[in-house]
Order: sequence, then structure tokens, then C-alpha cells
Amino acid sequence: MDGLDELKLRIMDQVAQADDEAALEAVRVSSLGKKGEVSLKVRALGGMSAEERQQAGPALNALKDEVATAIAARRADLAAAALEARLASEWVDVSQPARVRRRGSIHPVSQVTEEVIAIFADLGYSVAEGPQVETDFYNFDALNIPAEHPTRTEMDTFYLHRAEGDNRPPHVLRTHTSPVQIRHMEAHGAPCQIIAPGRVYRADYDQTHTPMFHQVEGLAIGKDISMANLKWTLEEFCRAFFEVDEIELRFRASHFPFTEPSAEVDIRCSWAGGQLKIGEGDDWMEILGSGMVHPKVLQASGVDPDLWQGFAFGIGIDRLAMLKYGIPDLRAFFDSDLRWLRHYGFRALDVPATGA
Ligand code: 2NL
Repeated sequence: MDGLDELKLRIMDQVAQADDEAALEAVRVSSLGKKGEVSLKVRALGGMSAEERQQAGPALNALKDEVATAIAARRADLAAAALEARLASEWVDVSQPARVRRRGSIHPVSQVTEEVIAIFADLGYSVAEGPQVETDFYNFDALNIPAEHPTRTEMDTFYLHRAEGDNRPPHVLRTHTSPVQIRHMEAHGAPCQIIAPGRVYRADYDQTHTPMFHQVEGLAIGKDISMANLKWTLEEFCRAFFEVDEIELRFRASHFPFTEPSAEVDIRCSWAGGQLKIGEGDDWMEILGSGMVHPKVLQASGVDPDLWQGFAFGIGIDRLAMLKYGIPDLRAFFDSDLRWLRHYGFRALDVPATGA
């Protein structure tokens, strides 16, 4: 048929020139669409004689097929090229390190907790954990704290709300981690050497107190553990924690319901020039409370006080952090101020830094 070869070349050229999906669709409409050049020629077959139709028909059908095939092939090429371009532009190198400026830091409380755990691990202590919401039995009764003791009042202790007529035993936010140790003795008996670090709560807020703070308690129960073992253990701890070879501790008689005898422990220090130095000078600074576990406390924990005895102590973690790292204000500890966290925070690989 006249001009069919020329038409085919022209359409094929348009297909090859179409460089996106929209241009290719325009070529399809102008050739194979309802009013497209090829379609109009197919329609014209109707007005031809049978002879003419027999000759022109197959040639037109062949052209239609070739054009459709060429358009489909071009469409596939364009789609592949588009995917290729997208993959190139959206490529992410997942092996790149995180951006340095946005790296978080280890909170001083976490740092000191890890240090304390590492030091006591070297002395053979394992870590015990327990709930922060306690019954008044584990928080007070088992520790020989009498019903009328002032620390039990709502002035000092956070009580969980109870609906009218709810007669279950009162629950409190633990005021120390001692209940963790009671539960440990109850579950595992004696002997034991554990520390219990964690959050504790007291209704107190001023310059030196926050309603939530951190404590680590220690407990060693055996057949003949004495005050002498307590003194050595605390000296070893202070040497390692403050990274000072020559330290001196002073035991002052005190009173806690859960220990007998009880002692508050001071460490020799100097504040010359407003700078704290541990182990030298003529000042004494109180750092912890301790004593021999009261027989009634052992009894309440299911440990026979006629067979077993031992010592216990309690230290404030937040204050340890302030002393060791020169942090002045306790309240800033829990403000989540990013500038403070960047200044006093530690890098991940500094945990724990015990100087050992
Ligand atoms: C402080 C120091 C202390 C204990 C905590 C304790 C735990 C058990 C039994 C006996 Cl299970 N004692 N812990 C002992 C002495 C002191 O804390 O200044 N507390 C107010």
C-alpha cells in the first residue's frame, strides 16, 4: 500500500524520540488511538473493494502489531530507566556512622551505678533487683520499722491511692532498696553477698533532696561475718571508687531500726580552696550508713538469726556522682537539660571507669 512504509518509519521514529511516559502515550494516541493515523487507515478498509481489502488488510494489521510492539518495548525501557534513576538518587549508605553531633551520652547516675556494680562484682557481690512499688510489709515491717515510726507517714512516704473500702495492704513507692534484699533472702536464703542499686522515693524536695533519687544497698550474710568485714569492704570500695590509695574511714555510732549495732561512716577529706580531696586534710564527710543486720530482720526474711549474721549498708548514688565528678546541684540531675547532659554525660565506652 502506498505510503505505508513512510508512515511506519515516521511512527517508529516518534516512538524512539519519546523520552518519557507522557510523550510515548501521545505517540500511541496519534497512531493506534481511535482517531490515530493507523486506526483511520484500518477503518478506510470498509470502503474498499474486496480485492483492495485483501491486499491492504494484512499489511495494515502487520503495521498495527509492529507499532504496538515497539510502543510496549519503549515503555518497558523507560520504566527501567526511571527505576534506575530513582535508585541512584535515593541510595543510602547504611554503613555510614551516625552523625557525631547528635550522639547521646551516659547520665552520671548510670555511670556511677555501673562503676559501683563493677567494684562490688570484683568483691564477689551480685546485683539484685526488685519492684519500685512495694507493700508496706517489705518496705517497713520486715525491716523492723515500727507502725508509729515517722518515716511511715504521708509526710515522708508516697502511698498509692486506695479506693474507699479497699482493704488490701497499703502499697508505697519504695523508700530504700532494702525490700529487694528482704525478697532475696526470702527466695534464696543464706549465705549471700548482694548489692541492690536503683530508684527510691521520698516526699522531700529542696536543695539537697529530690522526691526520686538513687541508692545502692549492700548485704553480706554468712556464719561469722562481722563489723571488721564491713569496715574492710567499705574501705576497698572507697579506694576503688575515689581512685585514691590512702583513704581513711571513721565509724560513728548511730541508730537504724534494721541494724544493731549501727554506724554512720565518714571519710577523711579536705575542702581546701573549695576543692574536695579525698583521703587527706582534717575534714570528715559523711558518706553512708551501715550496721549489722538486726536479728528481727533476718527472722522476717526466713533466715535463722541463731545460725547466720551479717552486715548491710546504704549509699546515695546521686551524691557519690556529685562528689566524684564535681557536679554542684542535685536538682539539675533530673531536669533533662541537653546542655547539662552534654557537659556532665559520659561516652558509652567510658562505662565503667573504675581505675582498676
Ligand atoms: C542510711 C543508710 C542503710 C541498711 C541501709 C539494710 C538492709 C537490710 C537489712 C539491714 Cl535488708 N539493713 N540496709 C542498713 C544500714 C543503713 O542505709 O543512711 N539509711 C537511712
